[in-house]
Amino acid sequence: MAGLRFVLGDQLSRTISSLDDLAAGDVVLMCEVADETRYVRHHKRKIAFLFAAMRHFAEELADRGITVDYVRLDDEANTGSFSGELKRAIERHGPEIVIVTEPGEWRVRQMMEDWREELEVPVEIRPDHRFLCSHKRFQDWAEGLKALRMESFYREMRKETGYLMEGDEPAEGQWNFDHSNREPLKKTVTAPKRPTYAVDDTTEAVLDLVAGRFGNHFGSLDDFDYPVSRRQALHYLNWFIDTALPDFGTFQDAMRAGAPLLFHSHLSALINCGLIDPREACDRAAAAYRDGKAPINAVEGFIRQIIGWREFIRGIYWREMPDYERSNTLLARRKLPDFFWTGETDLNCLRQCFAEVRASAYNHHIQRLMVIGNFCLLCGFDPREVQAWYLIVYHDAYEWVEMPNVVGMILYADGGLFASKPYAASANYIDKMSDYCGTCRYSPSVKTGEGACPFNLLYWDFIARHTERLKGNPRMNRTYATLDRMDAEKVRTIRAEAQSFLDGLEASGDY
Ligand code: FAD
Ligand code: DLZ
Ligand code: SF4
Repeated sequence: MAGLRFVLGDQLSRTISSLDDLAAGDVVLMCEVADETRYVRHHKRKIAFLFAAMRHFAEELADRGITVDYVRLDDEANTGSFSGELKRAIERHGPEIVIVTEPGEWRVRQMMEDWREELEVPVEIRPDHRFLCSHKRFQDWAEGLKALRMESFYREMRKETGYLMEGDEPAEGQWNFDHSNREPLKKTVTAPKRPTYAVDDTTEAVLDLVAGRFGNHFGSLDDFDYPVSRRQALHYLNWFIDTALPDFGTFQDAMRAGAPLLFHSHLSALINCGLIDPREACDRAAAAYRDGKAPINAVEGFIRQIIGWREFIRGIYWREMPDYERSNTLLARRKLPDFFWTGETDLNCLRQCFAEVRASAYNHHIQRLMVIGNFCLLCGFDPREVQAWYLIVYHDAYEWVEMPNVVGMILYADGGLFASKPYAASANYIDKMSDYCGTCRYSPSVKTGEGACPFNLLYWDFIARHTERLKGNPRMNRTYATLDRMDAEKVRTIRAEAQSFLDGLEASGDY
């Protein structure tokens, strides 16, 4: 035989570079391995989604007459690691070459480099062309810049891709319509009903496997109805473009109890694992704009998330690793409290988000950023613990995307590599953008004493705690001016109450 094409669980695309020039006699290797399921103890639903998607993808390749060697988790001889399974497959097939697409994570890239040393067959590592911006392109862009800002990167990407461009100018004269994307949800607005996808025999077998092997992992498998095949994923993408995209922009930052998705696309897991190509999602959104089916603020907002944020975040990861994961500029050392796993907290905003993520392995961006992330920042949780939590609980989480979002975006642990200031906020923001506060035992308008919202206490405690580091930041001038005007006794009270809240957080570290 000629080539052994090794396809990883987040490379489920017929156009992945490792499958280019597939020739007769080539074998595609895919494997479910224990190491990948337990380097962090992923949410049950994340494992189930990925295994179901992998098995469907393998079936689709086989249906096209491609030879697939698929190793299941419970196959007796399974060694439990990528390296072990690759070596076994080389023994089985005797390939002349192993062809892979570069992985999404640094640790797997190191593994691949080791294969080049250890294996007797040559290993070709190809670039991942699903991303619009190559590593070199990102380095060139970042070279010599004092500050790495997504907005300027995004404009380059717009010009390069031509999305929403009228010649050299942005459509409708503006690069960014974010100011129209901050509407709270009016009571009269209802979120559209999502299509659901029936569990077939392949997925049923995976759900049984995951329930049996990973019963003690976080999260629920109940009512699994997410797309797991290319056909379903495309159907779902089309539904989103036709139905939810038009309101995506306007209500992008809104949150409502019991409505986890609102107008968000819920596409990240499908894009990250390869079932949907980011370009096709953007192409369809751009077409909806051209055809007058979705307004500019929605389409620009959506395309910005994908060709802007998503690409930028990936660029940061590969530019900054391996040291990046240890970043801890604010010297945050507190352990993550148990309620991140149990969901048992009387802070209603957190309780809602934790219940949703347990059930579905999903929270939307503002929940991740301004509720949970903001809380992590204000409390000073250890960035390594926060990284692990985010990597575990979300079905779209891979280190390349989770880490910069956690380290740089929510925790400011990289000292502001790409965020101009910490995303710290008091209860006011959550109250404005959600209906969480209405049924909470705390009040967003109470600043100290009985019923004071912990976000209010923690916010000023955080600001005061980091005066030395943050006061010189021009974007924090108003905040520090307010702190300076505050009565010293009031600040002492706030900080004492914040401390007592922090002291009350139980962190057994059992998980
Ligand atoms: P939509 O709101 O519909 O957005 C459309 C698409 O844009 C998403 O599907 C995603 O592909 C992309 N996108 C949007 N924002 C970002 C961003 N900041 N970084 C990268 N891509 C983005 N996203 C992940 O895919 N995996 C993660 O592990 C992940 N961890 C995050 C951790 C934190 C602390 C924060 C603040 C954000 C994280 N995000 C992550 C980004 C974002 O929250 C999710 O991509 C989004 O919530 C997924 O839901 P959606 O598909 O409905 O997104
Ligand atoms: C996340 C994950 C899990 C849970 N299991 C597997 C697996 O068994 N086999 C596989 O090929 N990929 C899996 N993945 C995705 C990998 O962790 C991912 O490909 C690497 O982290 C590189 O991004
Ligand atoms: Fe969250 Fe505070 Fe609002 Fe309660 S009052 S939901 S704790 S922001």
